Amino acid sequence: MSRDGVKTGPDSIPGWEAVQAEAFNGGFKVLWKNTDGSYGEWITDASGAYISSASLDNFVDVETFYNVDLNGDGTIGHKTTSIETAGSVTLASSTRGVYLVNGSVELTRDGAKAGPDSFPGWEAIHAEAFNGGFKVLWKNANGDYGEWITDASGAYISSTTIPDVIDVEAFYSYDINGSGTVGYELPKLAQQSSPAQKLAPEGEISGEAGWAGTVDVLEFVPNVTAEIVDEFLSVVFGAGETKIAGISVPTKLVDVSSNSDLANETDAVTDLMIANLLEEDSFLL
Ligand SMILES: [Ca+2]
Ligand SMILES: [Ca+2]
Repeated sequence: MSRDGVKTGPDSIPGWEAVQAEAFNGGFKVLWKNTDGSYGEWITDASGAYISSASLDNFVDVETFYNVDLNGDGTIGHKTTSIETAGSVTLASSTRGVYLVNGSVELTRDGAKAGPDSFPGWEAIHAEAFNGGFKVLWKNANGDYGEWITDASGAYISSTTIPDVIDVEAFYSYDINGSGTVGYELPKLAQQSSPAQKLAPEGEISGEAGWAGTVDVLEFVPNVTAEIVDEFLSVVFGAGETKIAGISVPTKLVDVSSNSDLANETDAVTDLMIANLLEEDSFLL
């Protein structure tokens, strides 16, 4: 090889070494690698004399031409790696530097490919169909989440932050926060016991004595209407709210006392009413 009539060898261009050569257009293409990991390419004539050069944005592009696995991923040429297959839409990444929705739809923003290296710190982790296009969930290395809306061709339309990823778990059909549940789960009884065991001892259900001392924590689920509660019980809610099945509800019942109607019932009727509430999962101890 030569350039401008001067032999080209291992010490000719500091930092660069020629690593591959193949026939091209009656001459050759020569692949150069820099010590920083970047690649460049020469085109030479049949005598090995330099004609032109170019840098390579994505050296995997030339693996097939040189028939070599340059990035050591076990594949000669581009490779697609699955990211997720949950729900009805899949997400993958390609060594072409782009995310693929459903195996072939390229994610883009402002006409440029969007891939694993496009936005430092961010990676796309889920995709699902939305409004004729897609929603794509992104995760930052710092634990933040964001979401893109794209059109059917994968082109970015808008984005938003996702303050609590549990809100979108059901949409993506995946337990993204690793809690063991996809989306919100209705609270379950912590201990399996019969409704009767959940009642305050006889004698405490009378007048204003209430249950406060015995039923110290009750969780409230959304199918209990205020009307039902009022019919039987006076309740005091703790501070704060939580989301159950996506509905904001008071976090805790901190005090429960029977109202006058309940106090006037016999113990048997009281037990039955409370048992019914428990059976409906209205109150959970
Ligand atoms: Ca490769
Ligand atoms: Ca999906």
